[in-house]
Amino acid sequence: MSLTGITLSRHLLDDQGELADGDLAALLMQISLVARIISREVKRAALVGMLGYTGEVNVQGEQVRQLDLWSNEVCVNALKETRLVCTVVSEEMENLLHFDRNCVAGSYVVCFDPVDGSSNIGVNGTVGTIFSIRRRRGEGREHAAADLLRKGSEQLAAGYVMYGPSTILVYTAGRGVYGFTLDESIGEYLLSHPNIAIPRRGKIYSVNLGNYHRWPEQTRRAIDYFNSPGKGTGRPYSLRYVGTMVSDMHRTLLEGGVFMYPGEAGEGKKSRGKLRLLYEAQPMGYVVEQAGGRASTGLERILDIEPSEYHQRVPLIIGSADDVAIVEEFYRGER
Ligand code: AHM
Ligand code: MG
Repeated sequence: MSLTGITLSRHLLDDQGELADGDLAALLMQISLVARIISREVKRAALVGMLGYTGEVNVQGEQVRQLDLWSNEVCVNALKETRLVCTVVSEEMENLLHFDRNCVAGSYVVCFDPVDGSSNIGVNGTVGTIFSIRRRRGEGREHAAADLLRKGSEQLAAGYVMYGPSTILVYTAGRGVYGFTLDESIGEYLLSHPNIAIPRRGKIYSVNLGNYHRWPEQTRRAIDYFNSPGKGTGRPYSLRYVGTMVSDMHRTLLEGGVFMYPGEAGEGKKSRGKLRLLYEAQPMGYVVEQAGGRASTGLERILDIEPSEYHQRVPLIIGSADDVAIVEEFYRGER
């Protein structure tokens, strides 16, 4: 039993605010079920032939793994069966998916990345799931644009699940950030990380340094800053990079520091980085802000961006408030 003895369902029932009407809590419980199913499959993926590629390429132009596709189907079916979700956007689907029967007043729209960190699947590395929930407000099929292409500050709830040595679900519904560890022996998530607060400043930076030569000068200078000694600043920072955003962000949330996936110089494919606004940057931004941190493009708050497309990419600088502020100063030319 966990030290707190508080299950996820108990916690969601006790939480008030947006969770008070019960539907949002039911939706979060269904997401926690999906995460239990994916967690089981991740553990045995090598034994049941799930590690390989399907031969398909997704909307991002990336090779699709069997586990990506399978997990996407689990998510879609589970969300549909809640009868609470009207529309979903997934990293693995080019188009939105509407469940017409569910599109009634008060239903929800959900954006998700079923398997974040797909490149780590084949090497038994940590992967995750990311989700973002909004209220459906618009009418008819056209509602999606009205509901989804909106600022991240309008999310109702968001979070992620990390399939690490233990499976941990972290969520916010706008009243703090809570982490629950799955006790597989009883099939319950138990509160293990109440009221997560990110340190104001950390000692770690997290970025794919192999892209250094592709970054614009202000990004390179910010990284050089974290890399070089500086009295009284804790520098040089340590570098940690898993290559699974969920994993890198979970560490950043608990220990502080900054995670970055910046844009590349020029007008190329990665000029806005790699990570997607709707199902990666916005949910993580919401979680981190609720924990007292900051999420930025370097020039703009992530949660203030009005999306123009469902699979839009965005440069992301996220983590401890002071560390993100330092990078922003480099971007504004103040350092
Ligand atoms: P994915 O959702 O297809 O796995 O892509 C997102 C992942 C993030 O988890 C991670 O931060 C990033 O891609 C790593 O990319 P790179 O290998 O270019 O460093
Ligand atoms: Mg993915």
